[in-house]
Amino acid sequence: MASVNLQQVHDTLVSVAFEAGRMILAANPSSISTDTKLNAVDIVTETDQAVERMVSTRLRAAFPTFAFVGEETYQAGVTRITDAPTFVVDPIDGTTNFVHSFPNACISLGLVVDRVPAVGVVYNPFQDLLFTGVKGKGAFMQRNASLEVEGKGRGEKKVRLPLGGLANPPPLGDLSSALVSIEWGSQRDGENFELKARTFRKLAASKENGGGMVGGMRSLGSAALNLCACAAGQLDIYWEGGCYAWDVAAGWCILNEAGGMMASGNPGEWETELDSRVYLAVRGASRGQKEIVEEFWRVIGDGRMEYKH
Ligand code: LIP
Repeated sequence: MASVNLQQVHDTLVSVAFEAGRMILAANPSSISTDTKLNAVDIVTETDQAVERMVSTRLRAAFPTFAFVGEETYQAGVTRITDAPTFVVDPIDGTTNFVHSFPNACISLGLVVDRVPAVGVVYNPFQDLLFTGVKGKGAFMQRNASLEVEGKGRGEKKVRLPLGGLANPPPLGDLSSALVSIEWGSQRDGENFELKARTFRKLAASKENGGGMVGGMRSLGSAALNLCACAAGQLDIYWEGGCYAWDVAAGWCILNEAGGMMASGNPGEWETELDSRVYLAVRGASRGQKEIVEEFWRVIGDGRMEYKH
């Protein structure tokens, strides 16, 4: 891995995240201009674009030799993440939540080096909740995180993830005791959509009917927040196909540092690429990670999700 001062990157990303948070909170989702990308549910607002402009300006000034990939400036088939240190940024992850004022949206700021997540900062300004991770240095969560920078008091103490402690996190059982996060995503037809719909049904169905009888299913509406909730140990598993590198880069680093693991959302692939667009994340556990991945893959069966880059 190229020599990069990861702590310096982390500190800059935290400061950028708070600035983005102020911009997001200042926006009025009911009156901002909103456009669509792939289809009616794939939305972008003027705030997504303004935040990305601010982030890229600040990061290019602070780290002029690093590459930058952002959701709103990405060009399909053209933009590539190389081995170079690269900021991978989603200015608002959970845009649909944002436009509905549903308080589950965040800025997701990742640095990848050799295409491996090395720093992750995810900040939900609506809950003033900050998640951070630095490769080899652990992952943390902080509530009321912005109070200190705003001079309004002290943020709560940073707590190390997972919340139950890294040394001996609770073991994972089978899917029937698991809290699983899934997302419909924006593609609503074709084979990928059919496989997702079949799998959601099978996950919920009773074991007698060949299902996984999962304990519960959630959709946070943001890949980054799903990954952070796995890192915290609040979710056991998160499965998604169709989201992009900028949705997962930061959360992936935080997950790894909290003892979690990322496999492919397609059965049989223990390793997955940053831009594979198919992910299966599992929380840190003293045992049972591999077993729950295999059980999940059995529920998916023979199908595979395939997405363009
Ligand atoms: C969202 C993802 C989410 C996915 C949505 C969307 P956005 O990102 O984080 O996991 O299901 O379709 O892509 O568009 O809010 O940045």
